[in-house]
Amino acid sequence: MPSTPRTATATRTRPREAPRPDRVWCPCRLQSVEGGGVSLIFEDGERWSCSEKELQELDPVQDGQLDGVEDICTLSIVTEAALLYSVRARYFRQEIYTRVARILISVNPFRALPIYSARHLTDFQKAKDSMELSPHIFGTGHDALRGLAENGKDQAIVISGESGAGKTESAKFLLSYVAECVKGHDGQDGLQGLEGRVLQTNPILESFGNAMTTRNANSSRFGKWLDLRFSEALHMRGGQITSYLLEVTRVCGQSEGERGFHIFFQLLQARRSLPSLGLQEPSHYRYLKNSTLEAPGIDDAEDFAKLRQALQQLGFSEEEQMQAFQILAGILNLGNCDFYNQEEEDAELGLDGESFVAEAARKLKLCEAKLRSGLLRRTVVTGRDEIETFLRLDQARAARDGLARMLYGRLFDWLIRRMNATLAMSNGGHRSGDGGATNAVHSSERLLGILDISGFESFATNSLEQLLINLSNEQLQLQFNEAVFKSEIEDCLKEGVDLGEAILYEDNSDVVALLDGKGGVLDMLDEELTMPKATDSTFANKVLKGHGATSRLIAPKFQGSASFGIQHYAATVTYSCEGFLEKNADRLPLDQVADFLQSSELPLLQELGRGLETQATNAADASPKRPVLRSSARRSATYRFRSSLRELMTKIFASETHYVRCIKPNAANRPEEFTSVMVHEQLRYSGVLEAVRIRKQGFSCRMPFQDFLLRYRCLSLLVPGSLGQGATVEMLLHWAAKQLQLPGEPQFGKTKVFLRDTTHLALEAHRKAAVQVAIRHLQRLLRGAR
Ligand code: AOV
Ligand code: MG
Repeated sequence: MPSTPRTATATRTRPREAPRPDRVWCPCRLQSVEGGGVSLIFEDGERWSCSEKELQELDPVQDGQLDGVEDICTLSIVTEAALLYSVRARYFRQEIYTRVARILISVNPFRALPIYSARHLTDFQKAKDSMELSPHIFGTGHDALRGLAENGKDQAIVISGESGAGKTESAKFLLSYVAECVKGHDGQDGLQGLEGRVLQTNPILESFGNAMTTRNANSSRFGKWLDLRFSEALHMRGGQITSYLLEVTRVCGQSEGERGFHIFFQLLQARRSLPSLGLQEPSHYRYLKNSTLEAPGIDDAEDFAKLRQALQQLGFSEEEQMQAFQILAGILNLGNCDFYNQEEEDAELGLDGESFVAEAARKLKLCEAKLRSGLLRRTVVTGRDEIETFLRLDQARAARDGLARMLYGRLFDWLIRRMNATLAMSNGGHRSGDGGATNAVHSSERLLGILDISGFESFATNSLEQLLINLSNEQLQLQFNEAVFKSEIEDCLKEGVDLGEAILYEDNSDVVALLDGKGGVLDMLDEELTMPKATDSTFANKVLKGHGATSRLIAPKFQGSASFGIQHYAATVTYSCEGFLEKNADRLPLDQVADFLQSSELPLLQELGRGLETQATNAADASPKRPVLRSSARRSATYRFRSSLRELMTKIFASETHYVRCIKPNAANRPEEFTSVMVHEQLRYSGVLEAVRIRKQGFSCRMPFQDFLLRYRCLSLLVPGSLGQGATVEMLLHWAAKQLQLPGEPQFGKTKVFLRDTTHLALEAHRKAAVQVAIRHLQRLLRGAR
């Protein structure tokens, strides 16, 4: 029997009996229904049978679902299948944006689309409400600016998604929209310059903070929060960048098919025009030896030219730029200093090693002898005595790489500090009485923040970095729950509707408490730093013992494997604790490293050495295998991250938030390819489905009286319509509750009726039955007439 276009989509997430494990919620046509079992045919012609329960229905006639809808919340029946189907249908029409209430879903097209032109920009600029236009990233910018102007509330745009999903590109489109909208509002040249300068921070951050990975040729290896300050009249007053978790380990080596940070390749590409740096081929440097040289779509020479221009525009002098490059050259040479000897013996520098130490010292303008001894020796204090010990091979290598990572990390921080100073200074000439160069927020000023941070991560092996990234995602999810939940309530209040029982949502505050709370996992990690005999294993045991009763903590399958699982809101992730203590201790790589760097003749290196705590060596430090926190002044790595995360969350909580969920449609970064299983998983991680579920749990259906009558008047024509729309709706529902045992208690607002999902679904079923009765009736009439 040929099917009607009545239904589509089947197969749940990887069900036992799924026809193919690579499919999820596939569109299909219903062929026949028999005793709860159904026969289907998929788009590619494959046939399948399943139980009726395993289907989620699409209603193509009413909702135009087969074409996909711009806002998922306008669907009469919102299901996971309908969401996935809609996003997919739109993607193939190059409509990469879809709305779910306040959330913008953005699917990476992996090709340039003609939707960011000046005309599109003007369309949004002119629009009163972004809802007048199709969903678009400019619409999110529009909403945020409108929020600033109308509500006078700080605004935050949270962009998340997995690597290569398009977060950074989205952030750039947003920024260019905002910059264009507020351009030259004052007619002041200086201010006009500010928007330009904010845009110019991108090439600098990308050169130093991005690298090619197996997932994305231009992957940001840090998280970023950009705060823009505006006056009441929406004049941009300044900007400030905060970075999170730069992946400094990449400086010293990369996995196969990846590259070090772009800047190294840009410099090497330009080495002939910078002879004073004495640089050679990439293959000459150990730190880049395993790097893939070419990154697809990346033009190192062109990017270097853009970088130089941006640096110049942001006020970095030629001298400063050259010093920064010199430090990078120093890092590369440092990497070439290798040691020899047996594993357990003292490290020694060979002839090659010696010459590279000399070269690195020259580049960094440091004393060669001091650098050599720094890499080979360490002073240990036992009681009152200071003893100089020689480092073993592995320790010497760790010291060398530690120094390289530290230099790079501090150089990156310096760049950001300098850019921030420039962005703060830009308004100096226009604000009265405050002397200009400050990023402090004035009471009349409002902030617009844009967050581009790595989404939820779950790899084959997960370490401390994943734990911290996932903690930040848990925090964002917590905020998201509260904001979505709150807006539900606000809408009801506006309509004068009593929400009745509280809306329930998957509360993840217990995971946040488990990780970040007092006595939680990260507190325990810090505690281990003060314990003389602590190891990664003792830490894992402590966590399992201390929090074993929490359902969110999962014990490892194999005892003693120094790992634990956390049941995150998105999925359960197993963390291997190997290296946790060492990473958290974040030890200074060399003795007296602050003094050492400040002894350089390179002013920039002196600056990078400033503010570093001198290493408080003690007896416990004699075994460099076991990290010990040196002093309370120098906090652990996780402590610093948690503080900055807390600060960020405070800002976001105080803001009106807009969410952009970026989705990567396929693993190969190809256009026109949509792997449903992958997208489905990301939609889950991103909390979009959760948002839909929350909506469904509350009054998911909010229908203006008129629309309600158009759709459900057919249920009973006995209800009089003369009393006005609101009263008719009320009477109709009252009748349905009695005669049709309609569940739930609808609420009546001023212009809309609020229905719970169960009520809405029941109404839909009755409506369908009524329509079918009517059709049969008509058919009989027609047959009679013939
Ligand atoms: P990410 O920021 O989310 O990854 P990107 O923003 O770098 O991802 O996007 C990856 C690549 O996808 C870009 O280099 C573009 O080629 C392409 N792309 C993304 N968005 C668009 C768009 N709207 N139009 C056209 N092409 C796009 V990561 O930083 O790796 O987490 O770590
Ligand atoms: Mg990025």
